[in-house]
Amino acid sequence: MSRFRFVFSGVIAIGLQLSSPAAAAGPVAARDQWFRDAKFGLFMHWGLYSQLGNEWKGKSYYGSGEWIMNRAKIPVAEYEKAAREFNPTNFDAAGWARFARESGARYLVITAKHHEGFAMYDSKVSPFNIVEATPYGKDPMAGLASACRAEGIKFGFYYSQFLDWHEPNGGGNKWDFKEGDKDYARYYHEKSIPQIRELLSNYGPLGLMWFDMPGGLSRDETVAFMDEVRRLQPQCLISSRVGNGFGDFRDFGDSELPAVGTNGPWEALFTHNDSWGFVKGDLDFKTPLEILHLLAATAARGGNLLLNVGPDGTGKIPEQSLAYLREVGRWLAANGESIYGTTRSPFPDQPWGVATSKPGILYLHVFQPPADNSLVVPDFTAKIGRVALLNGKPLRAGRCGDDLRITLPAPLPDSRDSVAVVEYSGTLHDSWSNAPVTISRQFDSFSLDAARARLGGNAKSVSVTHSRYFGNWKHDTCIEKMLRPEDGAEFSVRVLEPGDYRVSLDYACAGASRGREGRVQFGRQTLDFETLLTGEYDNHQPLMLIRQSIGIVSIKNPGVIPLSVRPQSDGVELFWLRRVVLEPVR
Ligand code: JFZ
Repeated sequence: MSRFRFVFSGVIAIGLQLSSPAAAAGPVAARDQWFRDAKFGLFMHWGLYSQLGNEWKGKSYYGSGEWIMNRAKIPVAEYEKAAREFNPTNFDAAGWARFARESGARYLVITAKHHEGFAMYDSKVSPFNIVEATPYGKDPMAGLASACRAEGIKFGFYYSQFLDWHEPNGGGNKWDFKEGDKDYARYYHEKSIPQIRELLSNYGPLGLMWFDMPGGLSRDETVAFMDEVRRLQPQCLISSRVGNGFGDFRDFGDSELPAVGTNGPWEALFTHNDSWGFVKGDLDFKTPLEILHLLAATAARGGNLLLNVGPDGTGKIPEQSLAYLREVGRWLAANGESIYGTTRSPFPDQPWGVATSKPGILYLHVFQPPADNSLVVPDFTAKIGRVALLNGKPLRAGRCGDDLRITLPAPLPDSRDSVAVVEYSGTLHDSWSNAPVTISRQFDSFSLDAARARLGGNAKSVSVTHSRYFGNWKHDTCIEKMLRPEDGAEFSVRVLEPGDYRVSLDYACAGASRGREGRVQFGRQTLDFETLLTGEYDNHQPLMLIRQSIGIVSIKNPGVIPLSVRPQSDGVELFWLRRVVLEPVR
């Protein structure tokens, strides 16, 4: 089973080769400032697959609907028939652009050509396009590009530069064409690069080109792509999925959010339901609350959220996407100052929520207020200025040791995310990699996430990729390689209020690790445990975690107390630790 995982630790500094070595077009910083400030983009996957809705010959598929041609191994000749029935009369460029603005998105990225090879625009390069091959016979992208600009929304294209299941020399179609017969170089020169030229020449100024799945492209071929973009549209940004370590901004894996503050321009991309392309029965939509928390958590880490909607084959955006994203837009209309133009938080997620920054300003996104309404901002070393609810009344605030304590009103104006604004002078240092996890009795549960551990020996923090339905990728940061007592994970826990706390572990445990003995040390107290089986890892299956209660510890005195997890003896890997959970005993 292939293990498809990424290794990282601490604050991530991005090693992208920003922009190609070729013709630079102005300083990257100036070019990407709009992107850094935008924080929220709308992704749209729209193609012939949208009409199939993940159904083919009476069979329903689950997960990414835009892969239906591949999953059902639909021959090109048959798939072309879908084009003959594609007539998106509900498509409304002005309506879509208005929806993008209403959602609060600052840019829109739409699929010009996905892996199916079908051009959703008027392409002279390939007759397999929406103008020539469908009864619709028009180019939706021209109208959408200008409508977006009229709404003040940056416009960009997604382009699958290597996978193309329609073409004998394109990547990925092994059911109609023999791999050994493919001439990829010919595909790039006859289709990819000429189509990219069309997109960069015929649709006005583009904010970005969102390349995807670089496949077997060589470094030189990637540079050629980027040179073409720079030559035709010097200000157009290029996504990191152009490949070979290039790109003006980084895209994480599908539905992946970095666990820690991350420098440099980057995007986390998520589906609204469980698919990028439209799927008839997929109603598993993220709620406005979930989207708001995802947006704030992404901004708190320093990146943009690119959230996808999948219009159907008639050009209709699902009602839930319209309703839920408009609700997000209403929150942003009132609170957008705390998202747009912000930079990442100086400290990790707190039990009450997350923070975003502007010079001399901290925005506290309160998802869950403390029971005593006394919000603690740890290690606040700057000089406190005005503290108030965003667009609201001043709040009582003061220093308590090194903490800033703010008295919150009850109830808060928005139970999903209420923003408190803290003005300050001086500096707040970056404590993502060393801040203790503050626990108290004001919340019911505290999560010591794997990414916050100091690791000993061979222990390693990894972003484990797994999935539910096909293409419905998930990512969990876990600690692995804990084979010996010295391969431990240690958390710094700041206990504000003494008392009894239950200690539990969330972990994945494969068969070989079943029954391994481990030890939690919390201050002077020891809790021994034996691991329980959760199952073998397979990135095409969900990562099965168990929450195992290890025991209760009694904390007599407040203060910073180390909590460690380690094997009791040398042996096979203990487990993959996702988090330690601490719960005040009531
Ligand atoms: C790709 C496409 O295959 C998919 O259909 C969708 O368009 C998505 C946005 O991009 O899927 C990927 C690409 C890269 C990763 C995962 C899924 N990755 O790097 O983890």
